[in-house]
Amino acid sequence: MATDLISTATAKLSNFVDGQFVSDGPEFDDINPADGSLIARVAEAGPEVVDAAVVAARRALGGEWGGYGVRQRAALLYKIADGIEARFDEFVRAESADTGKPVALASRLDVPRAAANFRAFADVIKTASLEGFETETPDGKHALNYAVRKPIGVVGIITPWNLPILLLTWKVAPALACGNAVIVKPSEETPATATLLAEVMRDAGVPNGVFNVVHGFGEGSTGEHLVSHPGIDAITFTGESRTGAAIMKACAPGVKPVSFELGGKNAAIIFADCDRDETIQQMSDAVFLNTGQVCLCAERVYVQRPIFDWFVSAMKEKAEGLNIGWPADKATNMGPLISKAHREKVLSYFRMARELGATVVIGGGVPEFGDARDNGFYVQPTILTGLPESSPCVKEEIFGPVCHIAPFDSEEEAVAMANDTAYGLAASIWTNDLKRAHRVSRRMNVGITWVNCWFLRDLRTPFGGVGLSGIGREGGVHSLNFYSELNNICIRL
Ligand code: NAD
Ligand code: 6OD
Repeated sequence: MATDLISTATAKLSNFVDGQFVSDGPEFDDINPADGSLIARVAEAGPEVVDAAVVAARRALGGEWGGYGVRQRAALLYKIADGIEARFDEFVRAESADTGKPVALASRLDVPRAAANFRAFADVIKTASLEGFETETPDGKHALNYAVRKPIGVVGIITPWNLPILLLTWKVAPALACGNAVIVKPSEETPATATLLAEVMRDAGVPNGVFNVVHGFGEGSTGEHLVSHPGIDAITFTGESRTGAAIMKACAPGVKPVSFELGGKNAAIIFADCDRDETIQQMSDAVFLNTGQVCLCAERVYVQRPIFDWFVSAMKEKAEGLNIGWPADKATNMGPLISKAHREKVLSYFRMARELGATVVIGGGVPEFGDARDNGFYVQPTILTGLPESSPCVKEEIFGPVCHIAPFDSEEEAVAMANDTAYGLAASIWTNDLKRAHRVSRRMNVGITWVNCWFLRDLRTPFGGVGLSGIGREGGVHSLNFYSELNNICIRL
């Protein structure tokens, strides 16, 4: 079943170094989470492959690529976007096979965003302005200060499995726009689309060594080799907060700049005056999209008491209406979790919730299909109520199709509950009271607050989190500020 979801060209997934596919050394399995079948064997990049990628990247910076101007780089980014779109169906099949996400979702979200990321940062780099100051000197004359942008050098890009090509290109595009060379390490769970992207880069004419892909695991493997390599100038990472801490430690001796997009335990606050139909429609996505495996998903939902019962039963109806099935089936809108290990983690929270006296409104277990999907990693969409706010299910990121819904009475109480977390990625507020929308949004201790919407993106805006949710902001000019060094030039006039 799985092998027809991925092109035969990628059935053996190789590393991509200096413009060549290389696959010596050990291999690991790429597994389809929908039925547990083997998609491909993947070449694991050891220290020597990572080293070769660093050498190639440094050579590229000093070669033809180093001489590219902004317009040339932007033109190349547009060509890469066109190349992704030309192979749209292959990207969708590969992403769906690796993650188990419905083809409908990969076609609507992941692959279009991959192309959009390249176009967006081509536009940003062409239009970004730089600071300039005329400075008065002590002798009454003037000096001119102006800043120029330079690439940081070789950027290591480490990404997770939940939105693989979306999140990888979100970092590759601005890094290339700024003139860097990159070495990307996709998640070991989802190596396929990064490999396809290497083919697109090669065919678009990206100079050798500018874009390199190294496959493998994290600790003790490719990820660790990459972050601790002295030839890497900066690390940008998306993944778990704990992994971020380990990477920060590895980057400390070289004082390497880091940009981190980490975990979340995001709150949604639903006021009684919200537009009920729209709120339920979008909250269903906010909890269940991508089987709840989006860092922005709302795992904590606070509902004003007068509409609490209505909200719980309307969400239950939404969960009942989800079509859990084969990812390739166009009607499927919920796929499996990424892996057996991740399903164990999610199920352990369901067990813990029951032990702590939660009401399981719906779900809490594993669906049965009577076919090969029973070898996959599905769980039921799950809604919990009745847990204390101190419960691990309310405090820790579960990263599955699950939320805990709790009532609140006052705005003050809702704000306090929403902010009572070590994370701080995103929040959503649902209300028709404009003044309250502004007031509550400003009080959220997060990087992103959505009002009457969720995961609505404008790629020019700052994206990132506070607390355990990350360091720094990417998006628009904020990405340029991470992926380039500003060099101030002061000229006495
Ligand atoms: P993860 O941290 O386990 O792995 C992410 C990547 O880091 C993988 O490529 C992995 O191989 C690599 N890695 C692991 N240990 C490493 C180490 N010691 N050194 C170097 N590399 C290492 O995360 P995951 O399970 O793949 O993804 C899920 C997590 O990502 C969730 O916590 C989710 O919230 C978070 N996430 C955050 C955002 C965001 O924008 N804030 C976006 C997507 C996912
Ligand atoms: O939309 C984005 O740019 C982004 N970084 C999304 C992150 C989603 C987390 O899973």
